[in-house]
Amino acid sequence: MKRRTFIKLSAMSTAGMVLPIQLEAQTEKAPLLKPSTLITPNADFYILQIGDPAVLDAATWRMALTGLIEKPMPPVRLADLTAMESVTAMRTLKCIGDPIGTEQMSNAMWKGVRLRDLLQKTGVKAEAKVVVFRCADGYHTAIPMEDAMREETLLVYEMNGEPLPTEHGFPIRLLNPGHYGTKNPKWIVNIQLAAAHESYWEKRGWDPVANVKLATVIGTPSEGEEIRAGTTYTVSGAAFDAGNHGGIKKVEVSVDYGQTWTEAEIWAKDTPLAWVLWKWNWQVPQGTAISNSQTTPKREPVEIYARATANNGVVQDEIGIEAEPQEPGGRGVGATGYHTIDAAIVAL
Ligand SMILES: Nc1nc2c(c(=O)[nH]1)N[C@H]1C(S)=C(S)[C@@H](COP(=O)(O)O)O[C@H]1N2
Ligand SMILES: [Mo]
Repeated sequence: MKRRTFIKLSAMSTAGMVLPIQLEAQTEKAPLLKPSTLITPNADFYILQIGDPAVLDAATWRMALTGLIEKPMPPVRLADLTAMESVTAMRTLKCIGDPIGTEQMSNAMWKGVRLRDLLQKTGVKAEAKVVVFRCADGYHTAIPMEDAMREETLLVYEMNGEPLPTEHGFPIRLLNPGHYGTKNPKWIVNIQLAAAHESYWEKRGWDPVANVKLATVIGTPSEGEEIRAGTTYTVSGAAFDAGNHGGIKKVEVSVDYGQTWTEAEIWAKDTPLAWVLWKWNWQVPQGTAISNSQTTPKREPVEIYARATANNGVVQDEIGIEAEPQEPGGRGVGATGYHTIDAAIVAL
């Protein structure tokens, strides 16, 4: 039941008389959730690239298909792509380099064409094992031919109903399901079929495969947040496996260092290729340490853990690995492990 408070205010009327006004203020507001929407608005979608975004002109942009193709064809114009059968799909993107809990991860509805439809026009020679994407900012990356031929691998020109914004790859970027951002190139100007290719980030110690790892991020509370004892607090966040384990089955939360877990509610989801958003209404205890505490306000530290279980039964590991390459010559494969939040329960 919602409790409401009625506050009596006085205000001056235009005639200068004092009139009583009754204002209704809700003490229990809708809980703050983070992320708060399944789809990230374009303005809030994370942005990451090696330099400045390339600014391309749709009228002059061309994308050449080269290398081990069967039938040469003139460079592709944007109108050639928009004339092809389109696909609209929800996809989450996530960066391989993020430490757990600081995820650059966002989700959008995209529109474009299947890469394989384009490759079928040019034909693929038997020696072609990878598809190399060269981009206007100097970035380049390759994906295996099997991945390129997946039905879900798209070249997109729209994001949340708008032309792809400059920062996100205008006019064309790749969406490569199951793979971190590195394998989702923006501002593509050349698609080349090749036998092998060493990509920009591989040369710098990052995983050439770049499969997204099963991970959960806690959005609320934030690190160091003070939570009122004896209230209901909504712990919330996102979980994502990019479909690599069949999607997210459940998310659990622990406030006792992992001794006991409570299942969170998944309140928004779509395809396994997009994140799920979860929340858990925590009845925050009064706490013995709090009542005995001598400090004012009385406070007791609390650690919040969250973990996901995938549809194939895989449970997220507590102890993980860092995102970055760990030794010289090593590979950064994307961070794993629990995201934990250090917060405090306070009693006034
Ligand atoms: N052309 C180009 N594409 C790129 C990159 C880049 O530096 N240049 N960075 C990649 C990385 S590391 C990530 S995480 C995603 C980020 O995509 P976004 O900026 O649309 O969120 O773009 C990928 N595609
Ligand atoms: Mo990234």
